[in-house]
Amino acid sequence: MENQNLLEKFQRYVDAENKIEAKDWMPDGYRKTLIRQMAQHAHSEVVGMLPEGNWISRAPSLRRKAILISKVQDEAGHGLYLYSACETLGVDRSTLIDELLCGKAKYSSIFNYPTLSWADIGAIGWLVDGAAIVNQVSLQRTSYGPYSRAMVRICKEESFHQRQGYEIMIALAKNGNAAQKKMAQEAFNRWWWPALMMFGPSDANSPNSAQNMAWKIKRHSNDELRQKFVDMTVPQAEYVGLTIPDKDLKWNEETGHYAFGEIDWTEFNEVVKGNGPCNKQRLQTRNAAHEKGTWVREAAMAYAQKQSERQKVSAA
Ligand code: FAQ
Repeated sequence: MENQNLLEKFQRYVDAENKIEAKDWMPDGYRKTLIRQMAQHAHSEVVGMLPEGNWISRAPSLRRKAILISKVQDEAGHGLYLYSACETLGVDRSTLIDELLCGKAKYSSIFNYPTLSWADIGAIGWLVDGAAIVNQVSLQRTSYGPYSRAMVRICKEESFHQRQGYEIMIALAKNGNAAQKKMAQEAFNRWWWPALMMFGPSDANSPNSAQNMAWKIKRHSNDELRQKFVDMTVPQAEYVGLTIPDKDLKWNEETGHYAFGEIDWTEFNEVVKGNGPCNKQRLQTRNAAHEKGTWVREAAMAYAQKQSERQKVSAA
């Protein structure tokens, strides 16, 4: 039984908008849910490199290739910040990575969809990074200090990613020829609904939300953030001449928001359970990359050990 006084003190501290730091006392549930969310987030960044990495060798120009390589590297960096933030809570990075590799850990459903054309790369930058930013701008104010600070850095890079994706879509959908416009619309049709699913189940079906909002880990609910994303993205789609693949999408004068159709939650649940179009392929690729990277990790560890021995000798 956790001490009631400590719990109350913790809640007052969070309510006063203070940040919790690694060495502060925290309820077990707070630590557990943070590790869960941050690890899922870290895994998403790492698995998220795969659908885009798939197009590095086929990018349509040197400029596009250089930008894409750099974006994919950024995602690896985001994974690193987040695994490091998890480690501040006493969990070992290799344990988390093992959980990803054996299929036990979750990562964002969005990365289990295939990238079938170059326009998918535009759609990912614009919609997937766009949705990620809406969520992560809110997480900059999360109550756990190391997570909040990681989010500040990540958001800066994500907003650049979002713009490069939208720029690809402008080139294809607004300024492109008929075939490019068609390719852009098809990619948009493929990514629109999965992007809305990134925000998680509806508020009524989100088991973690109530406690996480009370602890200020989450600052806005899944549905609030999803609505924000829709309101922001519809005018951007209209500007480039893309049609939203939703017959129920309509501006609602009264609410001041776009109303949109029902998300296919069966599809969402299947993808989260491992039955999406690319789940198996993603885990296989990730496992193969991990195995191939063994010598790099070993060499890095050997180098770090040598350095620390040298430092000890020169300090003696
Ligand atoms: N996919 O009770 P809630 C990116 C799970 S980063 C899979 O609502 P919560 C950058 C959820 O984990 C994208 N699983 O849960 C990039 C929970 O499972 P559990 C990732 C999902 O935590 C761009 C269960 O359902 N971003 O894209 C999903 O309060 C381009 C019940 O749900 C983050 O992770 C889903 N979409 O809210 C990289 C942001 N949604 O553990 C490369 C941080 C929900 O109870 C290329 N995370 N689940 O069994 C969050 O903000 C939250 O964790 C939510 C879910 C909002 C995702």
